[in-house]
Amino acid sequence: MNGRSFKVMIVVLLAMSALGGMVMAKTTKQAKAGKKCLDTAIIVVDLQGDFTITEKGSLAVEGTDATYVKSVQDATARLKAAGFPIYATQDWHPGNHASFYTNHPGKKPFEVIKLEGKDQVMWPPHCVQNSTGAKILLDEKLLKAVVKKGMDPRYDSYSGFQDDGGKETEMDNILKKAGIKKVVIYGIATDYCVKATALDAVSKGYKVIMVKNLSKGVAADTSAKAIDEMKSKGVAVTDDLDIEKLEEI
Ligand code: VGL
Ligand code: ZN
Repeated sequence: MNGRSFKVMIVVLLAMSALGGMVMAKTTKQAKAGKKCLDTAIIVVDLQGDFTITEKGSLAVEGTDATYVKSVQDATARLKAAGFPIYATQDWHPGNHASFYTNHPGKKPFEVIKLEGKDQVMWPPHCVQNSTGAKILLDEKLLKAVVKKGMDPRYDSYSGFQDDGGKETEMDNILKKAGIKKVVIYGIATDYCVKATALDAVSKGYKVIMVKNLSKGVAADTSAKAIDEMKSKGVAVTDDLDIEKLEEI
């Protein structure tokens, strides 16, 4: 081999290894990104017109102003862009639902009664199937699936996983099929549906992160208690969403 062809061979070899390195770097990066997002799902809980001030909802929760709704929409869009699958729960009651005070003559809104042996808050009618107030305030294109709950007129269903009668929704099946191990939960209301969904997720074996500042509660005292209970039962409660850090929690 003469000097010239030796040089050419070296150049070719160097170019090949550089190219190989680039391809490798890319696959490792993709694999990492893929892994980061594939086993972690987002559950946006009950971001529906009837629970918000912006939509003049029948059960508008304190703090659900335009700034809050936009912050949830923006955070969810960023999570979707980062590759996370997004799921939403939707309160979806029939008009004769047992949680509506209007279906119990003489009862007042927010009074607590015993129903099937359990405490039941008498809510103003809300999230009635196909009504404007039941609409989810997120771009549908962001959502991989919507899990409806609270359809049985006899039982309330704060949890996105099951109702108070013990009947399961599609949630666990959907997450299991998608290979999800960890869920990030936020939405409305911290002290009811967010709490119940997060606690059921823990008992079903998921790692759970709850984002406090993307959630609003019906009342300050019950929300503070709900945060404590979630923490004590293994939910990682974080003040703000930090997409980069989700993997470390
Ligand atoms: C909820 C009360 C009644 C909630 C639903 O989304 O937290 N609260 N139904
Ligand atoms: Zn409800």
